[in-house]
Amino acid sequence: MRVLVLNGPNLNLLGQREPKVYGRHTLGEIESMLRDRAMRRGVDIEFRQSNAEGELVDWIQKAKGRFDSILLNAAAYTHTSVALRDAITATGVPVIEVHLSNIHAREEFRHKSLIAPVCVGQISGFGAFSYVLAFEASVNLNEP
Ligand code: CA2
Repeated sequence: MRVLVLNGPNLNLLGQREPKVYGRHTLGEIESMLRDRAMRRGVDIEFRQSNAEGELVDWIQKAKGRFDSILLNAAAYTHTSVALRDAITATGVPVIEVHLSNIHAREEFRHKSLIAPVCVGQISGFGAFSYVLAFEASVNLNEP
């Protein structure tokens, strides 16, 4: 089984600022946490981050036939990107939406996710552990 983890804009700054909202873990630490878990389960994992919407679209498109599921923290693009939504629909690879913070408990503009309707499900509000929960959900999708 192969899992692709995609991270959107500004998530490279994790651990440096806004620890009250996003926690103290860096993206590198989240990656290590998932790699350990994936290794124990015999899952291949690839972890990427981009600030560019088009690059995220390219990666989602190219996932078809290469990955069994995608964990996607689209960050701010969650609330704005029709392009990401269309890419998710086009790729046909199951996508699990991930957020560190509980987007529904924050500013109103974060309550709406344009990608939620085309994702398998959404995990939001558990800090770095949201990624672990999303990873477990992706394993369960493939090996129920
Ligand atoms: O809670 C999440 O995971 C978000 O996807 C994070 C996005 C935000 O726009 C979404 O509404 C919810 C923001 C990521 C920016 O991360 C930063 C990390 C450290 C310092 C500044 C920003």
